[in-house]
Amino acid sequence: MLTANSRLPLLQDTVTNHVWSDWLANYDDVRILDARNHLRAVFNLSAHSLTVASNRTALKALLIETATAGDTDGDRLLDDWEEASWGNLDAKPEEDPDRDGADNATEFAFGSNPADPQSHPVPLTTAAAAVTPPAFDLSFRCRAGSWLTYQVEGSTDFESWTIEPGWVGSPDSLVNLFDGTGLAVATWRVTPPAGNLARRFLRVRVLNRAWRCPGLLNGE
Ligand SMILES: [Ca+2]
Ligand SMILES: [Ca+2]
Ligand SMILES: [Ca+2]
Repeated sequence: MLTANSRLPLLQDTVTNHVWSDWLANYDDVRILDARNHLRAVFNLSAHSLTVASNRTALKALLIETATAGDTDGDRLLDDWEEASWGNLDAKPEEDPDRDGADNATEFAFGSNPADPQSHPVPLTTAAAAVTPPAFDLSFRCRAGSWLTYQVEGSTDFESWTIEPGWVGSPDSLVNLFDGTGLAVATWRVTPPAGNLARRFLRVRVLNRAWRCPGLLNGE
């Protein structure tokens, strides 16, 4: 069992779970899991003391390799997500196999299930914030890490979109879910431009180094 209240997850037997024997673990093992909780490597600190520089370098390389997002087929969908969704890497970002109106790229970006038509990207909350000047909080699920970036844009007519200076950069809050999905919940505090209290629409644009995909998470 993973011990509670520890900054690092430590293995420890309980009355009903014998992890030392079940996992064939040795004392001082560092067990490195990938994003889908598959064991990728075991690095034993008794055999490879971290007082030795080459051991520190080797462990760091293992951690970075495991944490690096993989896209071996170059379709801009993370392979782990494709495997978890369909069991293969055949999907394309522009496809919409569950016919819910959201293509795979948008479902990937906002953490919905691309194989379930009942699951599609929606804002989690659009709650008014009790502040002056008026503002409200736009929250949505997003990919944790640096694979994608998200940008809030505003419009009064759904045709011309602008980015207000206060909306640029990181969200006001980013909470990792730590549930094995690689998702976080981002919250942007959106303040309308001064003097403009007319009806206004918002959307979230998702950016990646090589491509752009406007995900329409609209708020009014
Ligand atoms: Ca891929
Ligand atoms: Ca879909
Ligand atoms: Ca879906």
